[in-house]
Amino acid sequence: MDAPSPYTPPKVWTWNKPNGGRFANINRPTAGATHDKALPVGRHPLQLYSLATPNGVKVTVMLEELLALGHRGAEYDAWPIRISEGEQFGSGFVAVNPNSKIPALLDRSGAQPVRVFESGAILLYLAEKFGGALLPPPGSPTHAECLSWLFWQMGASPYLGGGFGHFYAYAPSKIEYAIDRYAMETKRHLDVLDRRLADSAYLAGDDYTIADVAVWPWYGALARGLLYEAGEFLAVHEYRHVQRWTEAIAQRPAVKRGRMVNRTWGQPSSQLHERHDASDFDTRTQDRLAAASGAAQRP
Ligand SMILES: N[C@@H](CCC(=O)N[C@@H](CS)C(=O)NCC(=O)O)C(=O)O
Repeated sequence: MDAPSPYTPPKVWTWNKPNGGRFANINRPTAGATHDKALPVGRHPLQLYSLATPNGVKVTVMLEELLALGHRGAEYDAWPIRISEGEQFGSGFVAVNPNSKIPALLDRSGAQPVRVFESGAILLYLAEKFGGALLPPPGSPTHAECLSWLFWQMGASPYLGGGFGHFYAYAPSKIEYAIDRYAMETKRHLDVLDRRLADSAYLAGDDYTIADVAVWPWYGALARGLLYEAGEFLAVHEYRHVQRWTEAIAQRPAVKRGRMVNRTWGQPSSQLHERHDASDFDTRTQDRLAAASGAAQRP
């Protein structure tokens, strides 16, 4: 028998109060800019407007991987967009991403700037722009496998973040039905990945590709217990092939760098709010900036 429902939906939904969940202050049922604000532009052809959430990290890891492969044209300026302060609703950002979500990329290398939004689209755009980097040859079975896992991530992780993460960590009350539903789906995702990674070193095959770049920031972070403090709840240690893949990717120098870019929380040494040059990792993390400003203020 169905449990009695504490809420009966009206005929037409209206937005008449914040819902009380974390991030309720930035949620609204309409699109478009809320205020005028131009975006900053640096000296490199690629301008990234982002934040070091899992969706943002995909792109900074990709750019750092491209630079590590020697693609100097992948030099970029990365600007933080503080989504909890509503910066994604500024007119400049909305012009680059009408969906008002990070990450968004502006490629100014051609005659006209090209905007790219949606992290999966950005990964493909960059892979194609730089000669098929981290992308198997078009037409090959591994190319099809790579795209399949890339699009799997785009479809799956909203259930992990917007479903499981929201109801387990952010909703104003714990709703058993919702947590059960999304915990089940999230564990199913981990099992899908675990079975694939039992047969294959990386998602598309023997080589690391943009599919891994896309999936790792979500499911690797989940497997390390870094998302929603849910490692024990979801028994993530049981997915041993996911664990092996997670740790292998975590060791990549480009991944270590990419995770720091546009990060505005955590250890000061892990936060590089803006990235304009490779040397910024050594000189402009928050601990270094604080030490430098302390030294400047000392008599
Ligand atoms: N499907 C999009 C999702 C992007 C997304 O959800 N970004 C979040 C941060 S991880 C965001 O900007 N949220 C701000 C908001 O919802 O207002 C992508 O992969 O790029």
